[in-house]
Amino acid sequence: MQKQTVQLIGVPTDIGAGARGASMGPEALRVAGLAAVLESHDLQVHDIGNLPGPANPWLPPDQGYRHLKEVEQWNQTLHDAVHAALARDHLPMVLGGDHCLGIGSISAVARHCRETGKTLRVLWLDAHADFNTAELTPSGNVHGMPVAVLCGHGPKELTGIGGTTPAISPSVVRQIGIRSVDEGEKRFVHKHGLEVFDMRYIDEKGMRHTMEQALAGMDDNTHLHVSFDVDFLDPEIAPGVGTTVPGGPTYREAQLCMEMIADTGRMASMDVMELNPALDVRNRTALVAVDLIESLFGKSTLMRKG
Ligand code: HAR
Ligand code: MN
Ligand code: MN
Ligand code: MN
Repeated sequence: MQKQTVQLIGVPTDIGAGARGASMGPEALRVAGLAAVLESHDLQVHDIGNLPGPANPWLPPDQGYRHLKEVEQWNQTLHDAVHAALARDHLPMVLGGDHCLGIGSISAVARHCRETGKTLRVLWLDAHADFNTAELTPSGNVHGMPVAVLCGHGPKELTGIGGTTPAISPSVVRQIGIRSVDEGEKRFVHKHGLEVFDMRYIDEKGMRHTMEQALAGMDDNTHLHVSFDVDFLDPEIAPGVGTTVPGGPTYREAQLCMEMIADTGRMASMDVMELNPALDVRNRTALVAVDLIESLFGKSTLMRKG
């Protein structure tokens, strides 16, 4: 059998964030040994390097958005790269960069699914729902908006990037680890029926039951996309992000989450977003992220069956 190729796509920008520094995320993940870890699991790694894009002008919001033009440009370029990787049967792994890049990444995955007749499932691992709009956002930072944009709520420059608006239906999304949602955003999430497994749910039911629910209903035709915002993790183990929120999954809970995703064998694309080396401590958060990615690709302590 031919080895699966993982294509690393670096996207060195913090264009949608409220703190500078996520632009250094791709390099920190490489320095933490990402490629070697993947190769140790019998994967072929094709690192295409970093995509090009505009500098961060660091301006205040204009009609509800910060840097809309630059956000569009980065996401259009990323969309094209992810779509091309999938066309080559590679597994694109987007190394962010801030989470506004979920727009380009997932719109390309959704397009690929439409073209190949696959059913899409998106797991959104995050402290935040990222379901804001220009009217609802407290900050204008587009990294708080990608899920809404993908569901068709946002400026046409962004909602149309994948060729079809909306790119996805809220029904394909499962959000896990959520613990920071703005007031208006909360109502909007409820209105659109997003399936959210928040931290209270995880506290009460446990990570195992949570993941069973989030992964239920997939079959051989499912394309599973994992959008891993590193602030999903508790800040105790992952301080190197721009928007820490206390009370996230522990190291063990996060490992189980990743292992259960690996067990499905259906993950076909993923994002690693929001890692901010400027706020990290000796690359510790990057190392934790790489360790969890290893679990996503089947690292486990023992041989297991069924
Ligand atoms: N909800 C806040 C806002 O929209 C903070 C969003 C922070 N988002 C991320 N990505 N870090 O999840 O401004
Ligand atoms: Mn996010
Ligand atoms: Mn987040
Ligand atoms: Mn355009």
